[in-house]
Amino acid sequence: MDKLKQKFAEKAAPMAAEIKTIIKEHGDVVLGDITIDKVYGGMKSMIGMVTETSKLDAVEGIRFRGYNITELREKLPKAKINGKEPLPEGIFYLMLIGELPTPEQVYELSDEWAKRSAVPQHVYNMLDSLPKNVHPMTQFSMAILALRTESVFSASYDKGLNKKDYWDATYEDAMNLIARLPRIAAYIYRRTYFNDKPAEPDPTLDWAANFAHMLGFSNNDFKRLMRLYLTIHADHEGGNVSAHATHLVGSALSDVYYSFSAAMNGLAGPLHGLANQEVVKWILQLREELGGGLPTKKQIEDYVYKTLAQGKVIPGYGHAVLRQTDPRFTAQQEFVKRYIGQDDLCDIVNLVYEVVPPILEATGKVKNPWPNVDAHSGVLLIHYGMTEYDFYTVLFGVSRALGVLAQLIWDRALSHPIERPGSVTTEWIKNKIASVKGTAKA
Ligand code: AMX
Repeated sequence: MDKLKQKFAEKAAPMAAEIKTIIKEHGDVVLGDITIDKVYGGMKSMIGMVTETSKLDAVEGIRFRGYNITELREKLPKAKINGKEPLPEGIFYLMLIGELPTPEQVYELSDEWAKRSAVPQHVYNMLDSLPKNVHPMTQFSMAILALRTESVFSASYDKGLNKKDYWDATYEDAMNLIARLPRIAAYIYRRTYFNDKPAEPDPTLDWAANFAHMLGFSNNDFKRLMRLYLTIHADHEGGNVSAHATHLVGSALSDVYYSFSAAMNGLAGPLHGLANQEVVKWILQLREELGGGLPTKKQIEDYVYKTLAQGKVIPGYGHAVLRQTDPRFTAQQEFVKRYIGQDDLCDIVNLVYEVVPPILEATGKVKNPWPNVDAHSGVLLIHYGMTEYDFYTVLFGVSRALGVLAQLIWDRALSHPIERPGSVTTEWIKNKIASVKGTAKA
């Protein structure tokens, strides 16, 4: 058993016992109210599941096992040479184990993922059979499904896997998939836009830097950006579409490959992860309409009103839970200050940040007028030469695996059961209103 797995096993057994006691002794404690507006309103903020890896505060933003992004940038281990940004291996360790890792523990994880990263040829053959205009997220999700031939859980289950070992096989699948995702993503990137193959992996590099290298980027600051990017997109508690999809599909004992492919199909929606490509499209179109250069605030204002009048959302703004500027947006602004300095598109992002919130606030209906993570990420990639914006959600997806798969291992270790919430019809709701309020049917 590898050291990380051993450490997880030591944590998981007492936690599973503790949860059994909580349910037995306090199972009747009421956690919240379910109201009609919530049932029709996407279940926002309705407590309905347990996620150990991270917790989102509406104002303060995300905390991973209690640490916010600023703290993580300082405390998580860095690359051996010239390391300034956290290594995503560290946030995976933190989310899985619940403790900050030492640098040695993080370097061991880099080595472990490098060892597990070989992708079987049939996955590449499947990708090669697809036309180049298949969206990169579709290719990504299909490749993850094609990799299912390697599922340890599925093979063991067929042979009669004991319930108490579900987490062990899920751990193996999660580690193998995370190790392979950068290779698959780099393959999709190179085949789709350059008609060639990724650079050979360099096992001496950490997970994120090796990903940058395979994508074809040698710039050290781009490697730093990848480390930060893959860290800050990793998790956003359990209710967002990609995390919830992983948990839901996994609750049927569908393996890691089925569950994570489902997550990626959700991340590919424009209200979730695809917003990162939509932001860049929207900004580039603004520039094109104005004939290039830096737009004035008035020009941005007109463009925002025009977008709203067309019945479209302002991409990168708003959030189902957050009610303040996303700290992941702020972390990217700080990255610009630290490594980039002046950049036209980053300047436009800052101008948009000044213009959009008051306009959205004035609509009277947008609950959060502030930017989310996607409002910034694309222009950073363009700065370093990755201009192919319909690939951006794949990068988000590679990172999201860290959080949702750490949680899926916990789901199996804690024996979370199959998920099956109740649903009602509008007729049922009308009858309920009549019985509660004593009025005739609405
Ligand atoms: N631009 C215009 N209108 C917006 C808006 C935006 N950025 N954000 C919310 N609204 C509108 C909604 O469409 C809704 O309008 P309606 O009543 O006419 O249907 C109204 O404001 C109320 O919505 P809400 O309660 O504030 O938001 P929500 O929880 O339903 O949705 C989100 C949240 C993120 C989907 C929404 O803010 C949005 O569409 N934002 C733009 C897309 C985006 O950036 N998505 C990425 C989110 C982060 C991520 O997952 N990666």
